[in-house]
Amino acid sequence: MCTVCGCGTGSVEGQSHDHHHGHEHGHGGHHHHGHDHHHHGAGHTHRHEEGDAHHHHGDGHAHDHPHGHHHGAHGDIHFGQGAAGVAVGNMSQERLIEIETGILSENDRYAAANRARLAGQGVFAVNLVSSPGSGKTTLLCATIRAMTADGGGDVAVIEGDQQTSNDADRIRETGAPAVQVNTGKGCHLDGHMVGHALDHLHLHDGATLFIENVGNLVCPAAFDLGEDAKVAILSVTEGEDKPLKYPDMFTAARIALLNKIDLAPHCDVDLDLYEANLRRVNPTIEIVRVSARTGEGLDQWIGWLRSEAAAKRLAQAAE
Ligand SMILES: Nc1nc2c(ncn2[C@@H]2O[C@H](COP(=O)(O)OP(=O)(O)OP(=O)(O)O)[C@@H](O)[C@H]2O)c(=O)[nH]1
Ligand SMILES: [Mg+2]
Repeated sequence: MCTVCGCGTGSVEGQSHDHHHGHEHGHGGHHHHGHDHHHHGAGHTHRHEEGDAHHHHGDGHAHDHPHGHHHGAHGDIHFGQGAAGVAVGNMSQERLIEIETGILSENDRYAAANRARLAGQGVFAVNLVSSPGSGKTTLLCATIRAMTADGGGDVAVIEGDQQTSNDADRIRETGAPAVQVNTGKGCHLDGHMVGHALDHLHLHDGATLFIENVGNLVCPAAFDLGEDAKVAILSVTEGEDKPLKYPDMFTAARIALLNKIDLAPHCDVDLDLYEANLRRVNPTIEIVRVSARTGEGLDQWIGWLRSEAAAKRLAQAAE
């Protein structure tokens, strides 16, 4: 997760609230984690408890100090070898783990509240994660159009981006309700933001909720939003090695949609290798080849959504 960037909370479209001060939406008091994050649009205040400066490589930071950095056999440098899996300035691995645990356990409380709320409404929720531009919004629009065309689709969307309401506007053109969450400098949605967005979303009982996360293959992997499944979207233009380079995301995902399959003939892409690399990091991941442009594979993807939603309803009925 992003202990390094320490990104925090955002704002929900149309709201100029400050949700650190007295904002309450029914899932427990807002509890601060180790260091204060105040993200309201561009106003980024970032204060670490230790008062330590942020060290970024490439800004004159010497590389020869003894802690944290591990050099491999070829002299390659690995910052992720310590217990925390990340190196930040002079912070100890123990302190990093403490900060990360604090942030994630706070997030997990909000995510659990979201999950209970969605279960109470019989809603099946998916969290769409990918790098920027892999086609999340285009695929969502095509999915919603296909789902609603046969009368079997009651859907709603939460859109996460750093800035703009472009994607929510694109979703609304399909007729589906959408709420945009802008994360400011934040690089992922978190459980608190999604809880707040749910307060503003017209969500029918039994609907499918799509949450489009911020385009980022790293941080969203660590944050549970209360969804039933993470859906990873990759596009054929990104390269077959992406699952190996960003494994956390593909370990966390239940299904991968290999998008822009219409472009495969124009790219030097080996689709079988792409799939083999996905299965190397997650042997049980489902993979569907799709094209948001031509509609190829959409039936299979929507079939997966419907059968997972039905399985959830059955499991709930049995409880
Ligand atoms: N050829 C082709 N282009 C696609 C397909 N899906 C998306 N695109 C194009 O890819 C570009 C990015 O698509 P978006 O849907 O905005 O991607 P995104 O993942 O939502 O992007 P962010 O929200 O910015 O992370 C657009 O120009 C789309 O038209 C596809 O299946 N085939
Ligand atoms: Mg998008």
